[in-house]
Amino acid sequence: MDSTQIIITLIGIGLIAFIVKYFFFWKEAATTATSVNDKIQEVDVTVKGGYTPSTIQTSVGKLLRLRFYRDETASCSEEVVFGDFSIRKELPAFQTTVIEIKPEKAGTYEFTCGMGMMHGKLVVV
Ligand SMILES: [Cu+2]
Repeated sequence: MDSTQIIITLIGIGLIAFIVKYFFFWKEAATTATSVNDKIQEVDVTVKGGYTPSTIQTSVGKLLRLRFYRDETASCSEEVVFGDFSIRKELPAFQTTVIEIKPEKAGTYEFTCGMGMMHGKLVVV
């Protein structure tokens, strides 16, 4: 191989690595809730065809304040459900709805829209 071929090969490998990372790991990147004080953590979630961020990491025994901003009118996202915490709440369009949860046990807890089509999860550590 001459130097041009080597460079092209390296660029190709770089692109493949980027694509693999983007598709397989991007969505798994957890957002850690921000500590307001030593008892409360907070996170902003945008609701638009899904939840952004969709994976939220928080701490056991702290009050987690989720601030859902629903940036659409699509009926799919009009409710959010935290089955493990017996929470089902309406999210009015273009408003912020606050949901407070205090996880007492470590684990992964899923949340979904009212129909179970959109998914997110709380990772409690
Ligand atoms: Cu839905």
